[in-house]
Amino acid sequence: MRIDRIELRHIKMHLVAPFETSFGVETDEQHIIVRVDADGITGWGECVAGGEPFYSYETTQTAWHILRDYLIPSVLRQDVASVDDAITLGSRVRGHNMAKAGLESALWDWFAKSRGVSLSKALGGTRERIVVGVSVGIQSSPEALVKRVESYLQEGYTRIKIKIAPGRDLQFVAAVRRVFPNILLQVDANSAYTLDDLATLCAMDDYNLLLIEQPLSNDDIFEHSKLQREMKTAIFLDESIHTRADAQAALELGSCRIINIKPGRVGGFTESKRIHDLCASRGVPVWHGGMLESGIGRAGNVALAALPNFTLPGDISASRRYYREDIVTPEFEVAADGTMAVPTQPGIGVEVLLDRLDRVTVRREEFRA
Ligand code: OSB
Ligand code: MG
Repeated sequence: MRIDRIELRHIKMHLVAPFETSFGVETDEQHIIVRVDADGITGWGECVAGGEPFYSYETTQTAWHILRDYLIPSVLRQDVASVDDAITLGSRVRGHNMAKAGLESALWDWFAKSRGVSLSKALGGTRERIVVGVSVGIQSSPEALVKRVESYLQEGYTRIKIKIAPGRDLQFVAAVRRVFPNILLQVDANSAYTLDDLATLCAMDDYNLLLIEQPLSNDDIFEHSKLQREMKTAIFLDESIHTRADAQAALELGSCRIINIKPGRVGGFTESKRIHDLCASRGVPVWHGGMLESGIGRAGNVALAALPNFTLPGDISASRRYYREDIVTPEFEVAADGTMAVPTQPGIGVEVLLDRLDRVTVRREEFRA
């Protein structure tokens, strides 16, 4: 394929409710939508780098720079026969996985459409529906959290993840557990603790949690191995895993028992599949994370989460859990049994609504061969 045109759009979408984590409060989500046109086919992708460098060092601005000045020029005048070719062409760029994944996901959509198969089929997905969960931000009080959790359970979600931070942890978890003794419950600390907090972290063992996500420093693998030896609850790494090699190190050191895959964090679907396969070969489940994506990125997440070793309900929720209106149709919905349909149409399998995309676009640039 010879790419005729690539378009970047910096988008800003207003969340239906502020999302608070240990690293801050988000009210608007800023991402980059990547559009690739070649041979009359359009591929769509989403770069999940956010407005601020608090979850990752990447931001919408750094990703724009890396895409515009390095990744797009690397593929634009080349004969790109596969997604792997594009990855090789951009591989001189160190890191910047979210920027890479933004372009890579648009190319995956393009190649799946060119073959007339769904993105999920192209990636190796085997499920028609996936079981999904919801990630609940830090609330003003344990009572407010219980109310939020109750309303998500009523919508059909069968697994709840609650965000925690020092001082807003055990009481909140205990309150939810008291009211809902049997739900699948997990917590996400987003790197807010240290080994000095061992007593608090080990007290989590009393609440029958599925797992505790990224308790210690982002990028750390070694200290998590020490913590996992002290805790009964399974540790689950998010911020620390950027590559298949990180996943292998974490598993061999015993730093976690489950791995969170976010295509953006690991540089795209190709690396996600490699981590999926590594974990499958070791009998370790993987779990699909989320970055509050629009329907474009969400479609990719749903497609990937249909692979066989995603055995636990991930952070893939309905469009309306995030946004009043999505930029794709049909929007993503959760059924009463807590499942979501995997699109079967070619590529991402949903249609991008250009008028809505225009309304959320704050900056646009086009690149031609
Ligand atoms: O740590 O998993 C996280 C959102 C933004 C950045 C980091 C995280 C999250 C979430 C939301 O937990 C997951 C979702 O998209 O529903
Ligand atoms: Mg997380």
